[in-house]
Amino acid sequence: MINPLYDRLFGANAGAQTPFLILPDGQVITHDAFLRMAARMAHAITGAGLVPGDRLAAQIAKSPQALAVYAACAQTGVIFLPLNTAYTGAEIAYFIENSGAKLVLCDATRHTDLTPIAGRLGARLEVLNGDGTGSFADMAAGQPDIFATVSRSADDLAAFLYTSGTTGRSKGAMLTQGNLLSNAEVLTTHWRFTRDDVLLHQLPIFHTHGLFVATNVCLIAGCAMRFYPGFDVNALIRDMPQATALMGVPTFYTRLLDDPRFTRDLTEGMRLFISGSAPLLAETHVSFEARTGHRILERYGMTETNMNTSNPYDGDRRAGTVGLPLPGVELKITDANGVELPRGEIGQIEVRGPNVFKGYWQMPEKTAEELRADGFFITGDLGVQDADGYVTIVGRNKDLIISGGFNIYPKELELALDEATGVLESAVIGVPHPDFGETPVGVLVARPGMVVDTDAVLAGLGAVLARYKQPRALVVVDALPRNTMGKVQKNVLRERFARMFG
Ligand code: MLC
Ligand code: AMP
Repeated sequence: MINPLYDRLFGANAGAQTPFLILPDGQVITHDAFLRMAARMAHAITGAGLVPGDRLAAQIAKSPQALAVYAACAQTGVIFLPLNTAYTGAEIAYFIENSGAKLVLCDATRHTDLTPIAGRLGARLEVLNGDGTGSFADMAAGQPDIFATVSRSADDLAAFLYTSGTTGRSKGAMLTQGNLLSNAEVLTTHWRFTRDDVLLHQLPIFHTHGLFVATNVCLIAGCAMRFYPGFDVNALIRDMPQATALMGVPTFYTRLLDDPRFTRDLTEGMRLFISGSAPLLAETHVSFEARTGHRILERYGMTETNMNTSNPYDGDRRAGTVGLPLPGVELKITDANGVELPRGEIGQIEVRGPNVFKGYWQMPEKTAEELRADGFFITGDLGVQDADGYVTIVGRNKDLIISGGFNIYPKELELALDEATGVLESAVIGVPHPDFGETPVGVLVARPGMVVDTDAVLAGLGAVLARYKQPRALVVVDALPRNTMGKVQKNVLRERFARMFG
């Protein structure tokens, strides 16, 4: 039986009694124990009637068990669909319906909320809590701890990751086994991960960064992860002397620098700090080196493509750049018509390679808009490549806000704000924020003769939008600035409110 993703990532560690997950309380789960836990879950998944190609959606807290669900999906050929734990019931309903998920795993606290949704959509709902308990855990308990891996090919789908769109509708990015595996192989080599590494893992495991970049690399290297339920600067500082590498979003690094306990001595045993998912300010890079002597290695990727570029391990890690295209990734800078521009000119970033996804689930038109017939994917990022090949991201061609590494699409917020009492129209912009890098602010215009109660509007958003998406501030203006075509000039608003958070 051949299953490239499972065999290389998981099966290769079979029998290894070396640590895989080191938990905050010191408990150690070996590679072998992890695989046995996953195998029991694989029996539970097939026992629930899922067959290869079916979707399993999981909105569950980060835990070793949650990670084992990913392994079990790979082993059974079931498509894994991890979901942000912050999503509201209304948001989750869309993902279950759109993906046609057969089995949905949730935390006990979400069970009541999700029961009618799952019932309406014909999905089976089971509980897997952050402490490893729940009805799904019961289904897996007592099952054999060996499972006959289902055959798959590199072109078979392994995961759906939903990304929001500029129209406000989320799209399921279809990632194949080959997409995930090829990128993980390249990154492991590029960043020199070996079985001696210990990665500090504080990222969520429902996005590319924490799930595929961090976890897959450690699985291929056969090394250990110190595995935390979430970001915790105290734990990072406590455990750093027992680790060799950290992967984080820029907020991790600014928060570490804000802490006087974070010193050069503390980082002595560390060999690598990697940043991505959002722009790392050059000043953060410089301050980090001044404090620790380490140069943060910045890389650039996205849900649809995994990682595209990386600064070098040995060579020059240039602050403010995202480095060079990774081996196997072709990158070009193009004009609005898709014609390649000369080096040094700013344009849209397009990428092609084995890492690039297969398309958006059941959205052929959306796929065709972004994925060219020749295989180049139009990233929506604007960048420039210098004479040495280093890429600098200078902006985005898509209306997107990235807050602490989470993507927020203004359109989704604007649609919700326009529904609020007294609101005639709205525009949502990203403004600089000292902790999250960028944060959304809603600019509202009141209906004639009406007054907008911004507190009530914010409270109303709480029921429909995940907390991290909610605007940090709402301001009411007389009118939105528009150009001669009638288009809202968001750049004017961004300029006007740029210093709202310091
Ligand atoms: C939490 N909150 C956020 C937020 N995270 N608000 C805006 N943006 C965020 N990113 C909310 C909380 O709900 C809380 O609400 C308040 O802000 C303060 O929370 P906190 O305690 O400070 O948050 P914390 O748990 O410490 O989380 C911050 C964080 C986290 C930065 C550590 O957001 C995080 O782990 N981000 C990583 C996201 C990620 O993995 N992105 C990768 C995408 S993959 P209240 O109600 O208390 O005010 C990708 C591809 C690639 O992009 O290239 O990698
Ligand atoms: P996501 O859709 O969550 O995968 O987010 C992908 C987007 O994050 C990219 O299209 C970029 O806009 C942004 N991004 C990722 N890494 C970086 C980086 N190192 N610098 C700037 N932007 C980044």
